[in-house]
Amino acid sequence: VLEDLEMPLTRRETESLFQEQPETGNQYLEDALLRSYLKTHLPPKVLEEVNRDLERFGDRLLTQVRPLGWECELNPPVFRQYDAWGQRVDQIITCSAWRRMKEIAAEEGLIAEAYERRYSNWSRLHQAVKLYLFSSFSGGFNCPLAMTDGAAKVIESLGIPGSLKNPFDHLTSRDPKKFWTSGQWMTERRGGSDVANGTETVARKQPDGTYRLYGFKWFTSAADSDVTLTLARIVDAEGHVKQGSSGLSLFFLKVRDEEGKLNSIQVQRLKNKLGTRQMATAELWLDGAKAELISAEGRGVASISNMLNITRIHNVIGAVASMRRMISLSREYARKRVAFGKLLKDHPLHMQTIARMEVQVRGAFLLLMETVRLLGLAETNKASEQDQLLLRLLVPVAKLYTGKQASAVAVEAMESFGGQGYMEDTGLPVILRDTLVLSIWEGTTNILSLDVLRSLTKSQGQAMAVFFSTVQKKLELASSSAKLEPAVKQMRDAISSLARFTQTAGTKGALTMELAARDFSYSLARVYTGALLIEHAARPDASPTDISAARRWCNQELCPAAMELENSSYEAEEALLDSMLVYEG
Ligand code: UCC
Ligand code: FAD
Repeated sequence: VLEDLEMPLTRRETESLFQEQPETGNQYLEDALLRSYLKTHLPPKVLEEVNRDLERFGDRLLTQVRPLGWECELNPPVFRQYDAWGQRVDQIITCSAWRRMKEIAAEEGLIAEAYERRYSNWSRLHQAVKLYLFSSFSGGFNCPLAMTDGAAKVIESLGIPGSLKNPFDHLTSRDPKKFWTSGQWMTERRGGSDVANGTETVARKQPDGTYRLYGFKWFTSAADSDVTLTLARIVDAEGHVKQGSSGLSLFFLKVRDEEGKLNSIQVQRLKNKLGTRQMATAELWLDGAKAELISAEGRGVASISNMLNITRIHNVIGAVASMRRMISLSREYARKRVAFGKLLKDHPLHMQTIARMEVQVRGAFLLLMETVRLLGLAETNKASEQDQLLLRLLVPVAKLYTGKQASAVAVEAMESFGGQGYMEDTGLPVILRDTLVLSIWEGTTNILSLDVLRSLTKSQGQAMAVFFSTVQKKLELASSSAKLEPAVKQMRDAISSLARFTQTAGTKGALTMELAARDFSYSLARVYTGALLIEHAARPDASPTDISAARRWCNQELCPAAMELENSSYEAEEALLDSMLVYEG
């Protein structure tokens, strides 16, 4: 075009040559897999209502929530320690958009939906889908919601004792004026993974039966929350505390009193974080904070694990949402950006790159839905013993796997925008930064891999048997599909390798299992996800893309743990070599 012009382009002319930005519409309507999943699984009456609600919510996200989310990013919380007269005030000042998010979360029933159970076992799924749509526009408000849900779950699992009835009502309220959020204060300076040995906070019993907590909490996210759950060691009559896991008990406390004054808590500072900057993560001194013991003494970790399993599911929601958001933007951009004379969408290699990410997010989405479906059954007393074992196993598997997937997809998707992907004001680096934390908080990848082993050990092998039989059942659904035959064959091979692995590794001792934990967990995730993709592709009304996603997943992803075991990668000498490789020099 330039060559045809007699005169070079003037500045005024080039100023009209801006790259169009990617625009996405209602994210519910644009999510083909989500809609086909709901159509397949929800009973017709529930589908009708949920569909209406999600379409409306999708519009609200676009028009109201998205601008608020961006405002939260631009106006991160500020810590004001002293007032003008030198009085210590320890105020965490949040922006109006953040406070509005709290109101919207209540209005939309983002927590309430799961506890009202108006759609019985499907209520959890409805809630999870709303959170999934909300997540990427929420300006970080998905974080307090995760912990609020976790706190409500713990209280519910305790049978909603009288003293916690009022907090439970607040945490699950649809009334913006009444709605409370919760924190989750577990991590101390000596350990966030090894909470059992890292917790130094002590609890002193008061004459009225309450406790006063003394200690230092090193990471407390959404520190503007109304209430929190936290762990501490009860001091006995002789002034001693019990160390280790069995010395920990679970406490509930209000962060501030009616006048907004902190409950004998001092804020040391706000964390200076790589991402999740919209949300205040603080270091807190508990200097006699008044608290209520809510677990049996010494059962703190077991009790808070009800919260952990919920917040880990929220983590999966965040991971899938972030992948979906990046890919939605990327595919739109490919419709608008021209390189080498044609749109990016017409470059086969570029499309292959995005399609590979799409396969990842599809698999992760189905794994999320499966986990939430099982949770819904468990919460409405419809889960069999097998369902419960599977749920316990799938939560850490899904959390650890999707946390890593999301980081990889976010990096790849950023590159798909070229240099623009690296520019702050596109918002893309925000998504990347916020995604990177997903494999760290709520238990790192290694810690969750060990939790996978914990869940298998506790079930004495039953969970593994349920895993295999469930996967086999899903594959049988595809037995008459010629197009899925290669994928089913790969799955059967992978299952055989996995079975060989569990038999052999089990005889080799604890170190082998510990070294294999991460690869093994990845294999569980890949095999289960493969089965879900095949199940979805075996539906009578499955599309060619459903079949393609299942086939591609099975081609790319199946079973490294068995191969590593066959190559003796988990022997003690290999562990020694790991250390030598790491520490050489
Ligand atoms: O990071 C955090 C918040 C960030 C902000 C919120 C983001 C939300 C998502 C955002 C959405 C986008 S809060 C901090 C999170 N911290 C962790 O996740 C801790 C990581 N560490 C672990 O998970 C460890 O494995 C521990 C702390 C659970 C290990 O403790 P112990 O005491 O050494 O482990 P034990 O002795 O094996 O377990 C004690 C009991 C056992 O029950 P019993 O005594 O009946 O046999 C275990 O079976 O607890 C039980 N237990 C569990 N039960 C342990 N883990 C679980 C579990 N996951 N489910 C059920
Ligand atoms: P460490 O436990 O010291 O782990 C360091 C490394 O060692 C990790 O890679 C880990 O995988 C590895 N490792 C540790 N033990 C083992 C093992 N046995 N085998 C193999 N590898 C191992 N915590 C809260 O309680 N509440 C919050 O609200 C909160 N908010 C957070 C917000 C942000 C932004 C971040 C980054 C963290 C937050 N955390 C919060 C803390 C978070 O949960 C911990 O950082 C996390 O659990 C890891 O603990 P750690 O930092 O002590 O790391």
